[in-house]
Amino acid sequence: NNLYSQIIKAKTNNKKLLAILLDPDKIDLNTVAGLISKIDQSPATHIFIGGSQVTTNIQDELIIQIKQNCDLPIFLFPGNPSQISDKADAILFLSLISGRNPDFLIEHQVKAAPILKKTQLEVISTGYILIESGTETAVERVSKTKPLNRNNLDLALATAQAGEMLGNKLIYLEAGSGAKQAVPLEMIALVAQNIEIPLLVGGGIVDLQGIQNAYDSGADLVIIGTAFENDNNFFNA
Ligand code: 1GP
Repeated sequence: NNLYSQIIKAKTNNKKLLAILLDPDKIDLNTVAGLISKIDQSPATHIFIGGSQVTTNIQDELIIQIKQNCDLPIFLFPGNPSQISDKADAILFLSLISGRNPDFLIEHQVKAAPILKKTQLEVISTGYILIESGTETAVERVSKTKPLNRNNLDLALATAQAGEMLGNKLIYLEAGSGAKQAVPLEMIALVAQNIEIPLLVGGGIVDLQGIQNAYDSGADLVIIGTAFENDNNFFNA
């Protein structure tokens, strides 16, 4: 549990973490070298790989190429068990605790467990909480679950605390990739102040100020997907 310990250590030292999320479906292996060098020059501390639905099978090759050129830890962020790759370092073992779809609460996890047992992946139990963000996101569509009302801070907190009590090692507040509105800062603050475990926040964060605001509100790790995907110089601004 080395990579999880590093996250805990960072939290203890109030060092903020940043993950770049790569969706294998949106990556061209022919131009990946340039992308990896941009990641290497960025402030990212982690690389997350995945998406609600990944249809290409370049994931292993993508991870191999990243590993040859970059030392950042690679975490799988899977939409389903077909996205497990033993080439990565760790997996966010997600349970979609904002939803009430048993497939995403336990069924996929039951299917994944025997596969994971055959890998060296560090498995990190993560309470995954989808927050309403203006329009329907891929997570909502694929999981067929409703996000939590963005104004219901108490429900978001109770959900995060239930995840922590169930033994989740991380809580991930998710607005959804490409979300119109990011997770409300007051919600980040309330949850961060009332759980002990590290808090991840992502979805719809499109500028550096948005990252800083999430950190200032109490996020320990921020995930950036679309903004970096659209502009590989995003972090140079
Ligand atoms: C999605 O939280 C991540 O799961 C990142 O979202 O693509 O909007 O940055 P964006």
